[in-house]
Amino acid sequence: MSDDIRAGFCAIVGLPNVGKSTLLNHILDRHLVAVSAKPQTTRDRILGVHTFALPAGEAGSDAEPAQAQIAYVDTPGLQDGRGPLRRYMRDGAIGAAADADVVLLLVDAADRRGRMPARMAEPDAAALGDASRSHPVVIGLNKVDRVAKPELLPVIEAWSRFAPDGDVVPISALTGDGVAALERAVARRLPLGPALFPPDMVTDRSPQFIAQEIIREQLYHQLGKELPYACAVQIETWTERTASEIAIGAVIVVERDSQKGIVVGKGGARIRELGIAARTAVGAALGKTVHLSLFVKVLTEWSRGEDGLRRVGYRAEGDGA
Ligand SMILES: Nc1nc2c(ncn2[C@@H]2O[C@H](COP(=O)(O)OP(=O)(O)OP(=O)(O)O)[C@@H](O)[C@H]2O)c(=O)[nH]1
Ligand SMILES: [Mg+2]
Repeated sequence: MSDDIRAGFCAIVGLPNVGKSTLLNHILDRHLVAVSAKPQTTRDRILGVHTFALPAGEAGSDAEPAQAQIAYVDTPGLQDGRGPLRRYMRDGAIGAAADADVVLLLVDAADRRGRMPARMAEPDAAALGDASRSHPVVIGLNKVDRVAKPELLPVIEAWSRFAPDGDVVPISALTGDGVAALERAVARRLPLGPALFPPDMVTDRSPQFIAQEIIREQLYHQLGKELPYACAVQIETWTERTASEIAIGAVIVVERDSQKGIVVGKGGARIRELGIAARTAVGAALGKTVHLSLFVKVLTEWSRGEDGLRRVGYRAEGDGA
């Protein structure tokens, strides 16, 4: 008997706000990636590895291994890209899909227009349709906690016709309904081979990156409609005082002086609140006591040029600058 398991990469792709990051956090049972009610929360692709036991006889074959390791890649929601930041996000998502063994196309089943396969023919989403057709695919119909069953049936049928060789799995990333079945559907399509990562590894991202993302998530929660998109977060100092206590200094980068005023708030009230919420969330995510100092810096129009993007940490792969 060989030691081979089902192991490979699965890109989680979809339109903005369908629940890709919520799903990854649920699968890993931790707050690894930023989630918010606003679209375009995720900007970078992020690896999250899940190693788990497959139920005996799942595939109806003795040859099926007892274990699977799915290396998920969370990606930015696909949207038409104008401007360098949008382009960076789009390239990241499409690149992750191209490199994956399996594409997990996540669909918001509660979104009447976005939930039908016809949506994939529109220009902003065409790359999603292409990725789904050129790879083994699993379609996750998410947010079924918000959809009545009879309403769901035609959606399932339409996706089954769209991807006759794929599985269509209704799930709720919020409650966890259907997620185990979804993972098994992905695992079945992965190659047989050795594990790609150590079994206890969850991500290749540093604690600094995770902290930065969770601070940025708070900006989406607490700032108005437009402002989060003008913000980036950078970790400037990171001091591990003890094994369970870290002091973090982070900078919120905005594009204009007027935005700085809004983030700081009257008498510093807004940034204080952001600091408290972010400190709690980062502490919970890292399992440590966190002391957080937040500052705001203006980097004029950083999101409008490649140079500004690089300066706040958004670097395309192979860009050593
Ligand atoms: N009711 C319900 N809401 C969900 C579910 N999954 C995600 N959401 C909500 O949908 C919103 C978007 O979730 P995200 O996980 O940030 O979505 P995303 O696809 O990663 O979004 P981008 O990174 O912007 O592309 C959040 O408000 C989530 O709480 C679900 O299963 N049910
Ligand atoms: Mg996301």
